[in-house]
Amino acid sequence: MAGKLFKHILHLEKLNKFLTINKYKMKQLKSMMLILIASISFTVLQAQDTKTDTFKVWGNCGMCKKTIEKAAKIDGVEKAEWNKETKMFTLLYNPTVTNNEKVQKAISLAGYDTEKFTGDDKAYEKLPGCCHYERKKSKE
Ligand SMILES: [Cu+2]
Repeated sequence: MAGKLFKHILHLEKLNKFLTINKYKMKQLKSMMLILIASISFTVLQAQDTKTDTFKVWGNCGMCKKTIEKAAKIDGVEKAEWNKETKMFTLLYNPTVTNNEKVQKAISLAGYDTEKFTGDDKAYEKLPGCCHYERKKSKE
């Protein structure tokens, strides 16, 4: 009788251990799921917060590309990419922080003509020789 009871207790203990491990695993799984859900919603929110625009920026070489892209990286700009072949500038930004106009202004201050602004003349003069691109005509 005592032996049977002992066996029973032993069995219960095993069961308890098994359940505890499972509980632990479930907890782990739950927190992993939470992290997954959190990162997905973060990405979705971020995507909603990002706006894409394209506009033309006058320029001609790889050096221009570096200068233009560096100048464009103001607060709120997530991606700034200029294509020297097409002269098109692709901008990814957070519209709650900055806007298209501010970025174009920043580029123009570095000496480059953009769709909305004429590049700063002094900055243009200071550009390396290879970067003296043909300026935007006043009526374009
Ligand atoms: Cu250049």
